Amino acid sequence: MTRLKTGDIDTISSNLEEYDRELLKKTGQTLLGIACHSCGMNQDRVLDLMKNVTINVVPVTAGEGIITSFSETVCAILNHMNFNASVTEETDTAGVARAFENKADAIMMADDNRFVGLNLKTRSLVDNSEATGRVFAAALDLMVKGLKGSDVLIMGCGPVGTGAARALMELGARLALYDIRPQAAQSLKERLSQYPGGNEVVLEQDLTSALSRHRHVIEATPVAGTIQENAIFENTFITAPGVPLGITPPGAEKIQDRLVHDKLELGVASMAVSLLKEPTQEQTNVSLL
Ligand code: 2YC
Repeated sequence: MTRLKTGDIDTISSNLEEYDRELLKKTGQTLLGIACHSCGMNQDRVLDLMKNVTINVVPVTAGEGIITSFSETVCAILNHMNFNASVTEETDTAGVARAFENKADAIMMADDNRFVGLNLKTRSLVDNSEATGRVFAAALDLMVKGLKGSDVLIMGCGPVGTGAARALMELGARLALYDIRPQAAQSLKERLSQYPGGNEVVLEQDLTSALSRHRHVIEATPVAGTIQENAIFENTFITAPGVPLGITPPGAEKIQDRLVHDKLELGVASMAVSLLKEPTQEQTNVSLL
């Protein structure tokens, strides 16, 4: 998991309106709309639900410590989407306690290992890696106007690639998996066998060959320069949750509006909307025990 640096995120808050316009042009939806699509939720319903939801973002000093502007940026993304969000003044345990005293409905917080959203009422948890993979799959689905029956190459079979793969299987896409560690791709294929069509998942051994045969790609690796300009074609569409951006600058120039990439926005948006999901019946039964 790539640890963000302040320089990666300190322009996000002031560019959210412009980013919405860019996403609208590329996918037909805003941050909120793509997040709703990634959760299978109706946008009007979500706008109604969020009126009664307060989210507290709690800074965490553990490990390598605070990333300047991280909590404030998460909060700005949430408020941009019309959530009621604020950053607690206290950090860590005191911050969590403050969130309870504020009667917050949800907390979002990150240490060096996990970035999570916690719904304090439904006890639901959403993980940034899973939500990020899922929302970049949703963005690709919107960009190409439906992935059902289409081939999609997933580069990087870690937690983000896994979240994307699960979402793509649910969308009815036909998956090809590549990872620099073949065992990681093999392991993900095994985990996907539970889905309808899971047995058709293809393992790609050679990336150059795979990129020459795929026009829909999810770049979920933590490596720069994985997709060169000569691997991009007129009908290539890429969503790239991987940090840093995996596509070379000439490649990014060539692909133009057929690329969606960001370092925090879509993942946070999908986490927040995920926290609004009504608990499923079995979850309700469990919590009543
Ligand atoms: O400022 C804080 O509260 C820090 N504890 C935040 C640390 C975030 C570490 N994780 C990352 O930089 C990213 C996440 C956005 C998702 C994966 N890596």
